[in-house]
Order: sequence, then structure tokens, then C-alpha cells
Amino acid sequence: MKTIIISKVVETSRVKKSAQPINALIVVDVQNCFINGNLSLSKSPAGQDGAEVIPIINNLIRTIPFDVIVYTQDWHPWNHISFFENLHFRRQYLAGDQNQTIKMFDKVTYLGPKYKMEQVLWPTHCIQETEDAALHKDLDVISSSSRVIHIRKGIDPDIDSYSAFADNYGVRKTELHDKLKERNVTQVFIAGLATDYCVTSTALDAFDLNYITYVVKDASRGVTLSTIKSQLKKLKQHGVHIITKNSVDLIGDI
Ligand code: VGL
Ligand code: ZN
Repeated sequence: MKTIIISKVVETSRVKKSAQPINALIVVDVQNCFINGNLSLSKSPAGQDGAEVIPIINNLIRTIPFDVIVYTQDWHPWNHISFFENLHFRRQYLAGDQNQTIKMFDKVTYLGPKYKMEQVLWPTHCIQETEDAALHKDLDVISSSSRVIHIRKGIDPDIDSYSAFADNYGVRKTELHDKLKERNVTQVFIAGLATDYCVTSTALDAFDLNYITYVVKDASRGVTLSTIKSQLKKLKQHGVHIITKNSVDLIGDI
């Protein structure tokens, strides 16, 4: 019995070593809203410039032969739960004192039939079909082919979605996992906006879905320095590899 188990382990690692990894680049939310629009990272606490990721990501796309390229977009309806301006629609569902003073960027908790978690209240951003939600014009968007996947998220008015794989409750999945599996992707490299929110959540989900997962730190920009730091630490502890643009290696650790 023991011998059988041991030989199985050996077999698995041998097969793994000889298999060629299939690599995807996931370009997270490189949209006007986070660069020069309603939720410009330059106006957020870390004061980072989201536009700086564009030439870096373009260079990755041009020089590295990724098998698959994914572009994600935050794609909210006008009445979305994450907008500070929509607080009045759901004030009755606030946990605690419903008359509490709440400011933009505060974290609140909504509790109710449809709500069960904390929500940061962002300025209205990335409304579906608007210029604010478009991918930035300088980003290299490979024209549609079997190599390209487009994902839109945050579409349900009542739940936010930082990850490109699923909403913040982990309930409603996007098509991303199925589409990556169809293409036999084994490794994902994640870059874009914002490091401490959508990049982090996408990377944690990718790891949990068994992809070998890399975050390209210097090809990403974030909202708040302290959360950028704490989220990168969390990612590392989770098993996500934090790398830089010059150390993208498609053979990786398989
Ligand atoms: C994001 C805040 C709100 C992101 C999306 O793309 O990281 N951040 N919506
Ligand atoms: Zn959003």
C-alpha cells in the first residue's frame, strides 16, 4: 500500500516537471477611471500614477510570448453599491447607527437580505459603456483572437467584485476560470490596477484555483501605501510569487 502511494507521488512530480507551462497575462482594470477619471489613483492616498503601468504592460505584451492575454474591466451599473453617491439608497441597511457620518473612502457594513459584508465607498467610477470605463487608449489591446479573453466584473448593483474570477462574496463566478481551463493555462502573471484591491483579489483567487500565480509588482499601482504593503505580504504568505517586470520567466517553477 505504502509503496503504491510513494510511486504515485514520484509519478506526479515527474509529469509536472516535463510539462510545458501554459502562461496567461492578466491585465487588471487598466481603465480611464483609475488613471485620469473618477477614481484616479493619483488623487488617492498613495498618489500613484496609474498611467505608469501602460508602457510596462505594453512591453510585456510585446516582448514575452504569453499564450493568453486577459483584459479585465470594472463595469458598474449607475446604482452600484460601491459608490459613495449611492449611500442613500441603502442607508437603511447600514450596520449600527444609520445616521452615522460617512465620508468617501470609508468602509461601511451593509447588513440585509442581500448584503452581508464590508464595503469601501468609492467615488462613482467605471460606469458601463462610458468613456470612464474604457480601457486606456495607450494600452496595447490585442485584437480579438483565441489568445485574448475580455472579462467585465462588478455588474450586479448589489455586490462589488474586486477579483476577475468571482464577486466579493465568492458566489457568482465570471467566465475567466472556464476560459483559462479551455486553453489549458497553468500559470498566470497579474499586473494592473489597483495593487491593493483588484490585483490582490484576482491573485488570491487564481492561487486558490490552482494556477501558479505571479503578481508583477512594478507593473501595478495601488490606492494606499499601507494596504499595498499589507496585501503584498498577504499574497506572499498565501503562496503567490511577487516578482518584477524584469524577472518574468515563463518556465517558472513547474
Ligand atoms: C478597484 C476600487 C473600486 C480596482 C475597483 O480595480 O482595484 N478599486 N473598484
Ligand atoms: Zn469598482
